[in-house]
Amino acid sequence: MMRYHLAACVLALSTLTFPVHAAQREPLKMRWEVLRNELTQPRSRTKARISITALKGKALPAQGWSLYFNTAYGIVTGPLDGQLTMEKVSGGLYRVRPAAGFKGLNAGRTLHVDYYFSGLLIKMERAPAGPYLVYDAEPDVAHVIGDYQMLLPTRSAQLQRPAGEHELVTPQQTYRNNAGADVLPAAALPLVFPTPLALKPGAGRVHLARAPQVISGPGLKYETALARALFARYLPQGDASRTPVPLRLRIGVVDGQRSPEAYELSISADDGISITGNSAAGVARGLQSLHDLLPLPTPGAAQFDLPELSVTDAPRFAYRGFQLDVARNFQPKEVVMKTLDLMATYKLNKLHFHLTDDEGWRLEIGGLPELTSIGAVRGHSALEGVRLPPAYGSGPRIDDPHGSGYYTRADYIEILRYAAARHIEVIPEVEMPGHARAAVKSMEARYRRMTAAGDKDAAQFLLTDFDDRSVYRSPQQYNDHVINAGLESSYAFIDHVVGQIAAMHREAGVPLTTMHVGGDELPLGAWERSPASQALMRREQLASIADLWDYFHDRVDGILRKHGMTASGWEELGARRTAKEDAPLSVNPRFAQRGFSLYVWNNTPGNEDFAYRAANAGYDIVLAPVTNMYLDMATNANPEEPGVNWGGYVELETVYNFQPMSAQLTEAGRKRIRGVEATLFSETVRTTSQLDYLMMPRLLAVAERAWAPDPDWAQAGDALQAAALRRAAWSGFVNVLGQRVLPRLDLERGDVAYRIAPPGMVVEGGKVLVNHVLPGLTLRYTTDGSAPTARSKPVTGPIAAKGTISAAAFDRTGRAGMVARIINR
Ligand code: TNX
Repeated sequence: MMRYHLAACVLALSTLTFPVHAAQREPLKMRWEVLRNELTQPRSRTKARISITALKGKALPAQGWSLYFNTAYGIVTGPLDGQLTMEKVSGGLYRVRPAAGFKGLNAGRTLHVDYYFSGLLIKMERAPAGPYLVYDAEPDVAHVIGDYQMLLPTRSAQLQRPAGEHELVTPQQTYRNNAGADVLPAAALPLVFPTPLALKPGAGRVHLARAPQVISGPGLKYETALARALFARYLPQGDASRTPVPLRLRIGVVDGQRSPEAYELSISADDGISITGNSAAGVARGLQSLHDLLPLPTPGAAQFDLPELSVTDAPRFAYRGFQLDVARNFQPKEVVMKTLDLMATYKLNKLHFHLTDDEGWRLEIGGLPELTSIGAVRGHSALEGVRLPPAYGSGPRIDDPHGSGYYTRADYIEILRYAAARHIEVIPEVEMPGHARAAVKSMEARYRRMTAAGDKDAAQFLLTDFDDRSVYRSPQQYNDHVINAGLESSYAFIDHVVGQIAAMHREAGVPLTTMHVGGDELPLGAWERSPASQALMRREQLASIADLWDYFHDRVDGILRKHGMTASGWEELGARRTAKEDAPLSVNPRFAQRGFSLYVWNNTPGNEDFAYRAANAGYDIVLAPVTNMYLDMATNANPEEPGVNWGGYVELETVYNFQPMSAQLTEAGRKRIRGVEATLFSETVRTTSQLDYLMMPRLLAVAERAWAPDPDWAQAGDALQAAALRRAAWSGFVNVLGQRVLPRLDLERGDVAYRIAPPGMVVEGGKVLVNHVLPGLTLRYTTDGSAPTARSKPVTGPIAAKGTISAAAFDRTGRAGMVARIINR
């Protein structure tokens, strides 16, 4: 299992360790490192090295073996030095094989396998993952290489980067960035997070000597329970002889606010606490604001004061989403529920559930068992079509909990109900026509099984035209992952799946009104040389593949409508297909005004304003721009920071700075912006703590942007004034996170392994100054080069000690963040 050592230092030699988990004696141990980044012209490249050591009694023979591993993309295949060959197996699965002339490797000896990547290797996502060895003589037996470490680059040859690009972030730079916020005293912190529409502080305080008495109107069963649970946690003791303060919950009318999530919260010494919501959802959001006002939990607390105040609040955007990808790496039901808990706490309301992709189909579908018996299982197999190949380091074993796994109907219904209780809508996504390899391969297996049994309906749900000679390659390096638009059986499949999912939602009591049908990244060339597609094009008089694309989405839309839904999809759904790679997107007029919701991720150069052009043309828009809202992007270019970087780097501040609206929007266009969504594709997310790390605390900046009103700093005309307003707002945000929001999360749950950034450090006047992006976290340091622990000295001011000063921040559970080091001479 891959585990990043998050406490690694930028400057120290660090390793990423894979604990041994193989049952049988392992043949090899393996190390990996970058040898050098080469800034050659016209194209740069990286030389990397796999070192394998044959373990005792396990000499590696001259012939008859393959060393398999996953790597994201960019490996140069072909002959290697030392009579070896690098081969691509499928997608991101590669293998090294001995060529003629390889002499074998004696036990105890080490073999270096040097190979190239096109482009520079910046992020460790491109290091081999999930390695295993297979002998030709036993092609179905995989030998896991559990003793595997990737060495983080530390030498300058390994870290070559073009000037101004992918620069390493130093402790000094971090210090300067952190200084962009003021450290606020507790009394100056924002009271409610995310920033509410209006908050009027009162003069007095309300004393609670016991939990309040919850008095609820009808339709608030969940909210009543939530209110009680809240106080049971924060006020476990109390004086039963005192009259409880009333906490009135009701559905009513919030003056001037139309959002069903709008609420009024009032705390007064005379009338107690009351929350009125425009709906139950509003009451639930109001309770989260009340939650913010409680002091941090103390065991056995018997009393506290609440400030008098009144809040009138409503979200800026009706759509405040988070996309969770459970296809690339699966997450168990409990993790989905934990995610829903976090979303509810911070007033997010849409879970975009990425359930299917090339590397996995994660939902049981009645009548199509192959989708999960094949499409939800990854592992090594000598035979094609038995299961999906290992991906993203899931390794050869079919019991890898992130490679294999799916939600049963009952699981899914449970998730839907859990979300609905928290007023979160689940929008399931079924990827089509691209990103569909799991479905495509499952339906091929079904076809073969039924054909062998002589079933005349074998092709009923087939997605593949076996005579397709199209030449294409997806970003994930597949050329066999596309649903064929020319086959009637493709539409039968989609109809069946949509019907089944709709039925589960009905059973859960939350009818589906929209489904996300993917649509992203259909590679150029797909469908082109498929006889089935060509026949359909002749029949329907479609002139081009672009027209076939429209035809496909027209049919899909028809299916969704039949099931009472409208279509949601990535922006490609509303973009005209062109025959040129990377051509700027142009709005497809065909589906405008049809109720399509476009999730716009592509704001890469040339497409910065596509979302606004599409909105002006009449598409509904969810803004999910890769440069600000993709939480699978690494925080920065330092090698120890997990994540990918194809869309740049996304700091907490990058999310915070996102300004969703544009002057380019017409009045009608503005109304089409439904809201914003953060996306977490899970290629690099193998464990729950890796998920937490990428998601949090950046999700809190998403929540702020999605709920809070358009900030004053974004509107100020004067640059100086805007900067001052921005500094005040950012200071409030980072201080409330560091002093209230994250400590509360630690003390309440303690199971969210959010990213604790390394401190910033500088030497000034012979002393070391230390700061942190989130004021309020405890900073500790050592002077002997060791990593600080929860028992190390706290930083209380400038540090006079000389030598190597190592500092780290700690959360309330005593967990350390990344270490920063500086030398004080
Ligand atoms: C692009 S952006 C994708 C996903 C990948 C992601 C990785 C989009 C809609 N598609 O398939 O997982 O990049 O960041």
